[in-house]
Amino acid sequence: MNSPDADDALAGDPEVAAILASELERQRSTVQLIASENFTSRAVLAATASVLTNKYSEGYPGRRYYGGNVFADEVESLARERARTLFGAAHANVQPHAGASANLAAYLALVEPGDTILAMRLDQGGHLTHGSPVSITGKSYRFVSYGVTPAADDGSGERIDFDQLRDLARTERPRLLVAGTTAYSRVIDPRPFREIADEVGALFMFDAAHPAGLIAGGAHPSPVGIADVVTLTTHKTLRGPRGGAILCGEEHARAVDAAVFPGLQGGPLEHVIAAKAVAFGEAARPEFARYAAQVVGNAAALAASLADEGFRLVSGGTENHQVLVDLRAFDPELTGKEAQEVLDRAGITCNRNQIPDDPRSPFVTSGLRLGTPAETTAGMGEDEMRAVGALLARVLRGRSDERVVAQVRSEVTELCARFDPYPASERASAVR
Ligand code: DSN
Repeated sequence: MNSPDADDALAGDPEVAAILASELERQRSTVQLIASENFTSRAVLAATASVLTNKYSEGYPGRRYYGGNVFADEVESLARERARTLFGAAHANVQPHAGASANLAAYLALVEPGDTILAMRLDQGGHLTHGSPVSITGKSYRFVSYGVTPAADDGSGERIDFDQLRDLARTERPRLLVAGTTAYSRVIDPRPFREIADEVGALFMFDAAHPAGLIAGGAHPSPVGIADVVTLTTHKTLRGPRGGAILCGEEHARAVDAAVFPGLQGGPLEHVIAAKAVAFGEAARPEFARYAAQVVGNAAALAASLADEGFRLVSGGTENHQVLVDLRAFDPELTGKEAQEVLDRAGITCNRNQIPDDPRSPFVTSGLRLGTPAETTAGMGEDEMRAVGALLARVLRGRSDERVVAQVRSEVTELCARFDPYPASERASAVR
């Protein structure tokens, strides 16, 4: 079921229907702690499953290449307007298919191939599209990387190293400075980046893929109006459909639009853009601000519970939606890979992650990344997050004993039954 309400429509394809039913059940009956995932509303699911998937709409509202785009124009204009209003931006492009496409489009708009870009290294908490050698970004531009400060016993380390960043900016003279992370649990203040960019004459891009919902909900500072370009994903903390968007001032609007189409993409996904419009509308409501604050509160509760259980937390804790756990203090033999696999069997879904200066490979790792956006949507609060921290520690400690794994799985099932993101009673009455 591409939405929890689509059972009937898929009756003619029982194979796919069965797989989708299983996935719905997996999401409902296990704890979702992947920091980049969420549970969308039924309205977002319904728009994603709409007939706009049938439409070709290359171009932009009022400037399409094919006929029949009156409603695609309406929905994309609405999505753009809602994104502008939500974030207070002069211009919004809502066509990027993903955060990676949004980042690539921003580079295409702002710099030339071969130019120097200063961004955070992947193994320090950055992203593949911040210049990893295996990414087209690393092959097309000359990336120079900054990282985080060394770990400190009092938890004051493992923060963005602005001294290193400033020194690199002065010596390397980048055309573009990039802020943004995928595995970093602290607030990212855009102002020091702006100051450094101005000092060396660089442009400044803020990749808000992870904190977009926290920014929209007022829980984190907004880079809009400070950065030249802000890229984001719509499916993480923002709780919309899988996709990306770009915000910028009028001075970069034409270059950004041209970079997305025809620079990188063909036909936009207007059904997803309709769902983005729904999500931007939802994020503008007062309850979304409460949600964003609760995501952060829940992460703090989860972090405190894990610290009590003997885990070392990278940077000593969290100020956002995620907790980066260094497993070595808990058990030097336990890798992120093994921990992820055991937790999967116990019904706790998360991802292994490298920690700064990780001695293990990205495939094995010494860390776990945990996040609270999804289960906060499902209604869990700080008590449940503390309980999840205790369950996680219990199963990792007793991982060689299948009875412990089975007992934790059973307690996870009971917990999830009380916090169902898509209750069957609501599914039955939903009107699509
Ligand atoms: N895969 C995303 C994440 O989990 O953070 C980043 O691309």
